[in-house]
Amino acid sequence: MSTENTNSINDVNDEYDASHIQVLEGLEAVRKRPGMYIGSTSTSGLHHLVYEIVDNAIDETLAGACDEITVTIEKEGIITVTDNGRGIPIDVQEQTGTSALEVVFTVLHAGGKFGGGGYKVAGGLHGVGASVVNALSEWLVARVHRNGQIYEMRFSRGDITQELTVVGTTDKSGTEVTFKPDKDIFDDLNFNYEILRTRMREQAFLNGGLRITICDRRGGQEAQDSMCYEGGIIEFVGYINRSKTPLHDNVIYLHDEREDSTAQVALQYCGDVYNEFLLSFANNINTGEGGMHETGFKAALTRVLNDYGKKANMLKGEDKLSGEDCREGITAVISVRLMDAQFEGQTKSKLGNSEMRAFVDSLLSEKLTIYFEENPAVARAILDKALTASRAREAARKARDNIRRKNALEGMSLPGKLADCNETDPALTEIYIVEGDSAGGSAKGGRDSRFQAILPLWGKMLNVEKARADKVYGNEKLAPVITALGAGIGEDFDESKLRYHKVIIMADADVDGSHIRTLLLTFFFRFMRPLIDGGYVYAAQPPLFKLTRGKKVRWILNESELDAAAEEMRGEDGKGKVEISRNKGLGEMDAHELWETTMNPMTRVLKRLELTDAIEADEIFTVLMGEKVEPRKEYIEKYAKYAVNLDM
Ligand code: 1YM
Repeated sequence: MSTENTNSINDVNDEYDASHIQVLEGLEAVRKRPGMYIGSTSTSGLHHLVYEIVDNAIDETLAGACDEITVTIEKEGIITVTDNGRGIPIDVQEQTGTSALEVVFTVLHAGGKFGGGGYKVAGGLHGVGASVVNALSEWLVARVHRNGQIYEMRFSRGDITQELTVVGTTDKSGTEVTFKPDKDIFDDLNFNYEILRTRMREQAFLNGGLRITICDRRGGQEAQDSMCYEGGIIEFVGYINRSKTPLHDNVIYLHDEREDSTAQVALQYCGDVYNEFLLSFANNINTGEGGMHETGFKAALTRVLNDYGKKANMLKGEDKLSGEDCREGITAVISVRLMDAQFEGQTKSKLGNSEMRAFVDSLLSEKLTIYFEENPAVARAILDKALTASRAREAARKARDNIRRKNALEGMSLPGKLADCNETDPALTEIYIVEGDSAGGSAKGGRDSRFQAILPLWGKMLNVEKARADKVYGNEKLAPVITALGAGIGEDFDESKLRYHKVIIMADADVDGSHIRTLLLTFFFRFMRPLIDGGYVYAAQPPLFKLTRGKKVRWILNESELDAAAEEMRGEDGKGKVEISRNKGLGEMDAHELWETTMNPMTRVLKRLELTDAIEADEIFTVLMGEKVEPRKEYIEKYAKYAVNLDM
């Protein structure tokens, strides 16, 4: 920001103007390009606003000054967040002539650092702070309880509408922020209680002892949950494993502190699970792309298990357990806190600080080794599991080699039922994976064969929850998917060999369709993770309703468009009789209709499936297909009322 062009009368004013302009330009920039600061202006961006304010309250928890936070959803998209911390400082600072409170809400990137807290972290989209929320709110009120007084300041779209004012007295301390997101910026202001509750629960787990209460005050959907986990991430692991069968009763917990950083790890193995579930966090931010702390964890875990195996004579001679063997069936939460966290990667969710690798590595090397020595029964059970995994992986490798050899002999033979397309450049092609032969037939008839391939699925459904790679290779339903996509699976998966850059799951909009979507997504999640991370997976959205008036037919995508469309169809001469029927399945539509509604790139709606969809699918799958009955019953009871509308 240059100050050269400001034509003020004196120097003092000049400075004031300059900083003032900078403030305006800062928040103006946020309003101009909100996506840069909160990711998007759809649901995820809207909820991000709440996280930003809550993050500040949690920083206060990290400073040891706050143990209660409440989040309230009020009518019309209004949110209130309160904490019982020290209250944002309100005294006017000499140099700037403003209060910290004002700076926090009006200056871009002002966070705890400003107050010398030092625990605030730079994390791309994260921690950009209260000023961004303020800029994107129709109005915002900040109230601070401090020094026996209640102070209040009001804003509108980032501008101050009421200067700092004392509005009462108090015997408490803390901060209360109420805001209404700007409807000119956000697509809608419909906060989702589940999304917020999940996030708040995660934060309650990560900050053991902190009580977070979430409350929905909207008419007709009132709800409240209060979450406090004294056991922190130990309870987090127990929660994730609640519908699984643990291999050992107690969650293993390891932690250590250094000058400016702490590391905690909680882990537990499950006998009936063949995948790994690793969650890692740096300064309470989910590091979905992993990073140095995860690298250190994996390396040390593999080493400690191999060392123990050798010492206990469970591993002979040259035998060695791979990292994957050692992590089969594990649920682990890694949480580190550090100064100046560096976030890298595509979504800025990969921890780059290399000192964290050594830190977590030595935490496990020392303390897990001691734990194993003190708990030999647990150590042996875990080692047994890893050895079984190792043998199974060997079997899978042989199965894979067989397939490779077969392919080499016969040439890459594509599955018989695949109707391939003519174009060979993967960037231009798409494959529809379709459940059912009749729908497959319509899709083949309706497609544009220049760039659209169709693979109908048939055969017995495999519960991927209970299978290792060798079973998956042999499965008659999934093997054609693997061959058609051409990129291999598991460790072998090679994105550059992918034959189509759009992989579209096309299934009916009913419970069965939802099941096949869930199955495929879980399969991709477990065995072709880069397919999801690369954004190649989509769900086709077949229309839910069919409107008929005489010979005229119109297909409607969802309930929200139904009334208007029926009205319009009726309205042409005012009294036409329009018949509305639920679309029973893809098979109901002929080839032409399927093309027009679901496959034509000019008219169709595709939903890109993301990691969150996959994690949710995975969880639903664990609950619905896993061993335990109680969580399944709970789930079904909870969602039974939505069952009519199970269209993802
Ligand atoms: C509902 C949102 O923002 N709480 C909150 C924020 C701060 C403090 C306390 C705080 C920090 C410090 C000292 C410090 C913040 N203060 C600042 C700044 N809740 C919510 N509670 N005293 C109080 O960091 O040293 C930024 S956040 F910069 F003003 F100090």
